Amino acid sequence: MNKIFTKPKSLKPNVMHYCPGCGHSIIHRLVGETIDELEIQERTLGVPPAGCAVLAYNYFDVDMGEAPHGRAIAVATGLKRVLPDRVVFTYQGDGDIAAIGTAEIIHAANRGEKVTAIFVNNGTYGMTGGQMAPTTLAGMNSTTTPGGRDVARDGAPLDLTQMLATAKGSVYLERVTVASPKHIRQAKKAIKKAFQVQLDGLGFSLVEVLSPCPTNWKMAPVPAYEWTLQEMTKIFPLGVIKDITGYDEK
Ligand SMILES: Cc1ncc(C[n+]2csc(CCOP(=O)(O)OP(=O)(O)O)c2C)c(N)n1
Ligand code: SF4
Repeated sequence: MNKIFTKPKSLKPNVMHYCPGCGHSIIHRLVGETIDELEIQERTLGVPPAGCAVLAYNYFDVDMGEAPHGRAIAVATGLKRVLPDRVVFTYQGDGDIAAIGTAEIIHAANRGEKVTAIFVNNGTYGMTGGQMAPTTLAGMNSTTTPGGRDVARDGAPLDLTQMLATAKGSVYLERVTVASPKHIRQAKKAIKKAFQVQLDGLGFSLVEVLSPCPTNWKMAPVPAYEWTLQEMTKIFPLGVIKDITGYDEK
């Protein structure tokens, strides 16, 4: 029989620890496929977050670092500057990149660091039990907002990727989701393009991926995927947020 679907070479054969229906496993696969297709496995360096993806080094079959909460992009910056021929990416949740790591990410984008960030927005701190993240939607329950996020009290959801668009050194920013097969294909294209931006030495690139966290949303996987598409995209609309690559003009 002709095998037409296999695990990417850049993912180890380990069984992932993510909950059923978690978007992290799909996003890992898309990054793995990208690394395979660009033939950069031997020179890729990944930096995982402090979050549910903290064990990403058990899954990606490339050289992996580790960083304290929020500091992945700072570690990636150092790695890329010391080893400019490497392809360096971070993999960060919203609590990681948009709360404790806000300062690092803004300045890395502004400096135009030639690294790629994969920003997984699931609207919650997944690993530590579902407290409110900067991205938690208005009215959304979390362990720290049991009656729902109240904008007057807790502030509005933070659109980090829009903020990064104002940074002079950001070159390509896109928001995608993995909430349906069609959207997964679009997410793959965006992730591959973000890596290409780095390979072409253009500057900072980031892909934000809207991703379900069925466990902390207290939903079964299918409703969680539907909710991602219906509700999260209202506040975090999908699409290219900044693209000054000039690729389309070629
Ligand atoms: C410096 C530091 N502060 C806080 C923590 C605790 N911590 C670990 S994971 C995590 C939540 C991460 O949530 P998020 O980035 O949204 O990722 P997710 O788990 O949802 O994928 C927190 C607060 C930590 N490990 N290190
Ligand atoms: S807690 Fe949420 S983000 Fe973490 S593995 Fe489970 S579903 Fe995924």
